[in-house]
Amino acid sequence: MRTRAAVLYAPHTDYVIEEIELDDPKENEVLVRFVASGMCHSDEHMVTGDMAMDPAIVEMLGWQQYPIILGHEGGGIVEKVGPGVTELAVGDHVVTSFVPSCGRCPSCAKGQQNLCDSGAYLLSGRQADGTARHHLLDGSDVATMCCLGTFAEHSVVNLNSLVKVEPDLPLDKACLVACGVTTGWGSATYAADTEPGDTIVVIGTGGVGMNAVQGAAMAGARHVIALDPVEFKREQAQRFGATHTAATVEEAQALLGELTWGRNADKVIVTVGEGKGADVETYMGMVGKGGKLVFTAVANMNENDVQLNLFMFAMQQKSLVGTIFGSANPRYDIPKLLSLYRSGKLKLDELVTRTYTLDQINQGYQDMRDGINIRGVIVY
Ligand code: CXF
Ligand code: ZN
Repeated sequence: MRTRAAVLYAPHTDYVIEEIELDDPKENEVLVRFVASGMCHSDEHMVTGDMAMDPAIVEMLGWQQYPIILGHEGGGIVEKVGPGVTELAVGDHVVTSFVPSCGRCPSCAKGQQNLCDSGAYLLSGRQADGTARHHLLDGSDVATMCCLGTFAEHSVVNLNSLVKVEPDLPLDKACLVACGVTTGWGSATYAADTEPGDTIVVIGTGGVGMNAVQGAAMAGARHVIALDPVEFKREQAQRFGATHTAATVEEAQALLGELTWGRNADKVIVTVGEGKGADVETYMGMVGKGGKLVFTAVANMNENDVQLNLFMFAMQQKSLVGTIFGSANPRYDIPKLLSLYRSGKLKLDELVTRTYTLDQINQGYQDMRDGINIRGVIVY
């Protein structure tokens, strides 16, 4: 079938809206008509080239990075099922999970679905079986982000990357649990293990960080300090449960000094747009004795050097943990977060600053770069 997609041909270029050819779903796959897609900062890493791999390695692996259909926060309706699919039916409402979960590998079996072995192919640009369903009209293959490609009216998606949701939920809000909401909320609740009474600092309050603020408040933190240079994001953070805001690290340090009598934060969560190794020591300086620095932010793939005072790290018994998908389990946490939304305990509507049509995608990403959106959402 033909559908419309936003295709990124190379780093540092605009998205081009194209007709593409989409194959029928194969085994374990379904055709999804997207109703909405969140515009996550991680897609932007393919635009900046931060996630561009050595082309020789990409070719050796049989992967493809460009041209690519980005987007991994989708909400949609199943239009067709592949042979043998019984788990989903035509008409089912689904949200994507940017991490696939097979349910069978050791990580899934252990309750760490975010570390599913099939995640090894997240950046392959291909379906789980290593082949492509998406083609440009000249017949050449086009890659998809996270095996999804939600910046398109339709996609063919593996069952491992889909979670069925209740049909009365608004998909233009529910789509946000596919990445940003779960990643931020889980960073605070699972990765940071926020406890009642904790002092938490969240660095960077965009679409992920805002949900770390929301998660920390929900978990009973006494102080939630939202650190962001953008005034609009600091204002918004207060709606999501921030007790204090700071525009700079210096301001946050001064606040921490006052609020904790110099003991500093129990946990600091880094949800900036691009993680930098040079900033780790500065972030760790806000963590108190026995505390934890949670690194959620995506960094450039070649970011190997980290500034960290190892003496103080050991002497103050601190921890540094990385997290993907907020250490959450998509098949458990996506329905859970949506039920919290339904009962009014999780804010999703307030995350959506602006909506766009697919044709407005370049404007939407410019708005994200300009810091005027918490989340932009494409509505199809
Ligand atoms: C990203 C992490 C790096 C791979 C693509 C998805 N996570 C969510 O935004
Ligand atoms: Zn994302």
